[in-house]
Amino acid sequence: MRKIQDFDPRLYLATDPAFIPCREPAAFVDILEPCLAQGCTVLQLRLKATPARVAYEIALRVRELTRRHQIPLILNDRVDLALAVEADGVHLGRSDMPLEAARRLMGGGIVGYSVNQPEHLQYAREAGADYVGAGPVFATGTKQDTGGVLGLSGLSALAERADMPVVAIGGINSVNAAEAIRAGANGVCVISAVLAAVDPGAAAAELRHHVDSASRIAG
Ligand code: TZP
Ligand code: MG
Repeated sequence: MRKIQDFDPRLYLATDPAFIPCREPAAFVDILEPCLAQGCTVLQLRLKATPARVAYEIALRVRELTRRHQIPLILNDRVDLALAVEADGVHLGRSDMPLEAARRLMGGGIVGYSVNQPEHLQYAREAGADYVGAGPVFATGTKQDTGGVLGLSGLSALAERADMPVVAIGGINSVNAAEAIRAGANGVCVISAVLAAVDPGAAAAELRHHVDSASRIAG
């Protein structure tokens, strides 16, 4: 498994086949391919509503795609699936398997954790997380069960206290991605800004441009 040292969080794309009109695994992979070719640095696969058998088949195809592009694959929620398809890591939230258990199962793989308050950072550190997803930074219609909106000041407060990479998530788009980086995030995680775009590959390229420009300025 890929180690955290290879983790470049600049443009972290989270995907779920449920967000894409075509449900065929092959078509899903076809939509992801240009995103990986044009700027995504990490891919997270979410399979919230997919039966286990189909989820496994999709995850295998996405594993093959991410290997070809040399981009780390992170499975959302599902440590079992991550191990089954040899993903590089998992991303967990407060209602998922405890981080300590995931860390044991994942060995040296990447383990990410969702944070919304400074207390969550302490748990992430103590339980062995490698990076945190901080959000929602802005209001989003993509996920309902989130904590309160952080705003850039809330993101900044978390980034200042974090001693691991911070990926900003929630309502991030090409207009505000640079602000999230300047507020202290090491990268941005997006769903709709790329997957709901008419041209997902071009949307990924534009976001990456904004993140890279802001990272250079933020140092
Ligand atoms: N966690 C916090 S906000 C969010 C998740 C998974 C949804 C992000 O989606 P979008 O479309 O980029 O706002
Ligand atoms: Mg989860």
